[in-house]
Amino acid sequence: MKALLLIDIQNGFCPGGNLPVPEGDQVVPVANALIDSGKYDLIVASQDWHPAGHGSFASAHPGKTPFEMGTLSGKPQMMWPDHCVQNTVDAEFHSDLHTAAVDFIQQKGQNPLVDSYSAFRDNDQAALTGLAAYLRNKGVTELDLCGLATDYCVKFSAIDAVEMLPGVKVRFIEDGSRGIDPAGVNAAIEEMRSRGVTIAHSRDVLA
Ligand code: VGL
Ligand code: ZN
Repeated sequence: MKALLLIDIQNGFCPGGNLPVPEGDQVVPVANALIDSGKYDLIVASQDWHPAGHGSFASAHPGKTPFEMGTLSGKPQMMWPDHCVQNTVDAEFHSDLHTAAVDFIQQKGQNPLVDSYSAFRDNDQAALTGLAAYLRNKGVTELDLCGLATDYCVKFSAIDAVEMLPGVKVRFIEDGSRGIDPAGVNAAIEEMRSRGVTIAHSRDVLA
């Protein structure tokens, strides 16, 4: 049972969005090729889905500006620009993404008091989204993932997949992903590799 997990391929993380990832829109054709490949039994997409005023937003912390560190519920937290607010265009999937083929959408980041980079659980690792149970129930044995952003939501999702889905082969599709910070991307790839994630290219899937 092979599944594809598309991480946060939303307007907010593409050029013109509120938290644009450089070349973020370039993951869309790669994701579509994977979706249309016929190689997957199940396709899941995660969606960053914050309430207005979420605690990860710099705007919720007087005196803070985006991309500096702050605190949220007593823990260090990157201060982000307002992004992916529920029911706004910024939170919608990129309009070219082949969403009609998506079997299940996992929303995340709804709790204003904790951020959720991983599609599987909040950053404090307390609350689960339910995605691990969903994939387990479907009998998934191989999980490929890609999307935005490599150094945040993709990395944390890949590492959680290895940890929370024992026995499942987890692959990161490098060319179907882009990161916020170039140095962060290299570190993220090394961290994923060291945790048991296979680093792959879409051509490996499409071959
Ligand atoms: C993300 C920062 C804040 C991501 C989401 O999708 O990587 N990054 N929220
Ligand atoms: Zn977010």
